Amino acid sequence: MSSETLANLLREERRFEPPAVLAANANATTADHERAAADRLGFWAEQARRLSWAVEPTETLDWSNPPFAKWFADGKLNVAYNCVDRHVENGLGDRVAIHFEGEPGDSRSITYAQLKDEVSQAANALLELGVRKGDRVAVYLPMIAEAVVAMLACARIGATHSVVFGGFSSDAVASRIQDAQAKLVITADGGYRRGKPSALKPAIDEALTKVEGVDHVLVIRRTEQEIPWTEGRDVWWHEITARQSTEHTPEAHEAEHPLFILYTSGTTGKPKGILHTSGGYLTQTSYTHHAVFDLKPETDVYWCTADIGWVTGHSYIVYGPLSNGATQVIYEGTPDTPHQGRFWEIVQKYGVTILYTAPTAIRTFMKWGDDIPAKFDLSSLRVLGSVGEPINPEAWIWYREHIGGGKCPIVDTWWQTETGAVMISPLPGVTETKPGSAQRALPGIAATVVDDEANEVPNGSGGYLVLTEPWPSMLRTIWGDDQRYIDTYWSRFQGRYFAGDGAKKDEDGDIWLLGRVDDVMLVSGHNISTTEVESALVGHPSVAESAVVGAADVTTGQAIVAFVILRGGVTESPELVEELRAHVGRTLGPIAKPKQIKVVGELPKTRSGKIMRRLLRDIAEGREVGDTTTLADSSVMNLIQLSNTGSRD
Ligand code: 6R9
Repeated sequence: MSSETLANLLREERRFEPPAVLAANANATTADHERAAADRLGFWAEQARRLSWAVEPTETLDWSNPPFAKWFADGKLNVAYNCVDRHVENGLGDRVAIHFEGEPGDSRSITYAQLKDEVSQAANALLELGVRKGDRVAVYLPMIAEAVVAMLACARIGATHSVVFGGFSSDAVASRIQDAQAKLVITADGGYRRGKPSALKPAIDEALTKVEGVDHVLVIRRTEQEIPWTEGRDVWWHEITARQSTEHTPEAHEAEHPLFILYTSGTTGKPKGILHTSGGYLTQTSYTHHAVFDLKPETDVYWCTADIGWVTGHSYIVYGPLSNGATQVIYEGTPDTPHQGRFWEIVQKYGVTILYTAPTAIRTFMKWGDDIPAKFDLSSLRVLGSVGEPINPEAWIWYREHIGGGKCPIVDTWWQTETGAVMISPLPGVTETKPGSAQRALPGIAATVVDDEANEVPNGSGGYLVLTEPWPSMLRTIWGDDQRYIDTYWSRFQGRYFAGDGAKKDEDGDIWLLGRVDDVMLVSGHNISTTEVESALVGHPSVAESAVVGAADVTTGQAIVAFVILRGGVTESPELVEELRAHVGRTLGPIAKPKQIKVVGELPKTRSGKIMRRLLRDIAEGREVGDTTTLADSSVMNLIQLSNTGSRD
């Protein structure tokens, strides 16, 4: 970015008080902010006591060798014991841990006692197959309950899991298996997506023609489709687990023992193996899940719609909720199978009280129409969460009105694969929320916004989001590449973690995320955030979704090019395009008016729903489209290019 920090264009005046009943009984209070501000490490030491330690830690943070942190280093614990066994020992064995809902309509409810048996059997099976503490296990699965069992079985024996998203190609899996040097792969014959079985195992077979060192492939039977089989290497999960004991004594592992590697989905560049360890990670995922979602494990039914191949699935399906003894829903499939009300049918069926989903999903539901959620009883909901991208104010308001019945607080949670757990978010019983803002760092977390020279910007200004103190669930390094860890995160601003995101502080000091700084546009000397222009466009009643990029321009440096998807029933016309340009001008000022607006049917997104602006920039600048390996649906780019040639502006 140039020396000028991000222009601060958007004005949003709406405010929502926390519901009185929620505030009166909330898990997190204003006092938590005060306590943590007075004694940050003491606050985290107290949160670590949420967990059951085999050896209680006496040290909280060792930051003697920055940026390599150690948290609770002399403590020992077993992560799987904390997520499963201790609840059974506390008399909660009959509580449902997981309501699994398959896409074809099959369902299964698994209690904590059953989960303990299944995790123990899986752990024993891994041991029989020669997996030991410190080995890496690659996991390539659909969204089925066994994915959770597999991850916990690894954690239990101290094997480090590397979950690879089930939608990734065999090449992507191969490079990740290779980088982590995984010894065993856990996969399934297939999973159900969009109404039909979709194979998984063949991608592993192909990947293993390219990499060495994998002794066994453990295969879960889900779809019962025909799959290739390699005798001696491949093992059926149901056969090997069935003969194992349901007893397995969990060993205590060091707090800094590697729990998992997760490769960042990467809207840019080569994937990085983000390494997370045990005690600090579990402390912060457990605490944040309790505080941010106000989880009452006795009565709540929690549902996070993320995939376990994404960090949100790790932290807020597996480790956070299960360490807290939550009852949760796991859904295998897509939101429009067999109909566009599937999510709301599931909320109604299980009486979901806390829903955690992504802005991309919310905007899709807006596009499908208000009448769809209106057909279902969503009155059980009491807290709504959002993650993955900035949520634009109109989508926030829609979520609150049409899903939350106008009464549920929304927690817009900012965090990253690298941060391991939520860092910036409203607290549902404390914060007066502002649509579109993640607002304030959580208790115990230190975040701010700085300019190019690393000076904190005053309220009302924009710049770079940085984290100024280490936190328990922080990444420990990039797997096998300490130097890249230092260079990527700790070099831009001395001694501070640079998140790669632009942000602004409003007049109250609340934080608004403005997207990746790589995406920021420089127009006639002004840095303008793509997020703000996108929000303005989605604020127009004809627009369902938009993506904005800066394209090289001889006069202005960069020119704003917007891709928009219209809402159902709206037709494209030159007048509408002109009206949209004028609307942005009115909302943000003339500087932010897009030079071009292209109406498209789809936008390129990663499998976790993030818009790949890099690819749109290629189109806007008339280049051949670059690397599309992390794209959810590769046919989308052809559609956009076609509509591009046919566009009228
Ligand atoms: C959890 C997750 C991280 C990037 C992050 C930022 C964007 C996530 C956000 C958000 C605005 C939010 N992001 N949550 N931006 N508001 N509430 O998404 O991890 O896949 O590693 O992505 O996602 O740009 O830097 P990950």
